[in-house]
Amino acid sequence: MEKAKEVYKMLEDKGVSRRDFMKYCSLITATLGLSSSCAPKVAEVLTSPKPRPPVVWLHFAECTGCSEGFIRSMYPWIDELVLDILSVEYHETIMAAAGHQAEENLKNAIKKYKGKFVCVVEGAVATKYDGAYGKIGGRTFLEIAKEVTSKAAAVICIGTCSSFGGVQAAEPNPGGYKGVGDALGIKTLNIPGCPPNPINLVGTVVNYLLLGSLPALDDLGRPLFAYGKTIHDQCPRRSHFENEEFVEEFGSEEAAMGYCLYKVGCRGPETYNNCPTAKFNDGTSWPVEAGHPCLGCSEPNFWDKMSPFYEEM
Ligand code: FSX
Ligand code: SF4
Ligand code: F3S
Repeated sequence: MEKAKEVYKMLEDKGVSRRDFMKYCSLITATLGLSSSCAPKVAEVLTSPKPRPPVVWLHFAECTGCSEGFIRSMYPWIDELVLDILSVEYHETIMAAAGHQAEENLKNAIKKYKGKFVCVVEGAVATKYDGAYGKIGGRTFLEIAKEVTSKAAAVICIGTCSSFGGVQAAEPNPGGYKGVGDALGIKTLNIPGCPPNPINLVGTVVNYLLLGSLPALDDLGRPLFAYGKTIHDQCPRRSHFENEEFVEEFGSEEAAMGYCLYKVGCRGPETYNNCPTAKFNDGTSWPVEAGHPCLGCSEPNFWDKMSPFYEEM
């Protein structure tokens, strides 16, 4: 109760009403495919004082768009709330420590929470030449990833880079970059997308706090609540596809009429993600709604497999 009050006070101070908060809880509830009557339960989970799983958040080869997307683009307060819910012990982008002090923090966190923490990984791992193509503080990504994940209770890969290798693993990939699961030969829960939708990480955490288990996954380790359907199957332009009403050129009349983007390279038919329903930036829009074809960013090897972009497959 006290904690709930504290959270509501914190939100109020940031100009967020209970109504806004409940709206956000409803979005998570819908994303998880739960009935809307579960929204109060989601709110309870987000504000209750239960001990939180400590999180160690690692960065390897990537653009940090996953963290940025998570911290900046949603409701301005949700990052604080979620970081508090998750009890993030180590996160290179947002922590004050740097250099040796940061390394010390990582060492201490994995020692103190051995076997209990959740390791969230952003970025791919170089595997060729013993991982020599990617280092932090003189140690390879490979070495750090092995050490930290072997002590974690669970490993969550956020973004296509840590899930499947991403842009680093695109041809010719001289460093032998791979996703964390492939690089280490371990099972990981993957939340791909370049960038991924932060709601899918929040949904995974809420699923865990609400039901005490991680969500059901597809054979690529992706939560089914978010990656169970193709973009194409949920796309509002689908009737244009069925009627063979296509955009052939950007800026054309057909584009203005919101016709299907298949002929300008939309990979929606082979891409599993919930962009059409979850959308980005507080439910503002998503690529296809903004008139851009889906590039297939949540699929393995999409830089090679889905390109040349803007061309019909
Ligand atoms: Fe990769 Fe994340 Fe793409 Fe960037 O850090 S999924 S390059 S949006 O941001 O890892
Ligand atoms: Fe399918 Fe893309 Fe056309 Fe939408 S725009 S209907 S996802 S091909
Ligand atoms: Fe990525 Fe396609 Fe969604 S490019 S952001 S999966 S619409």
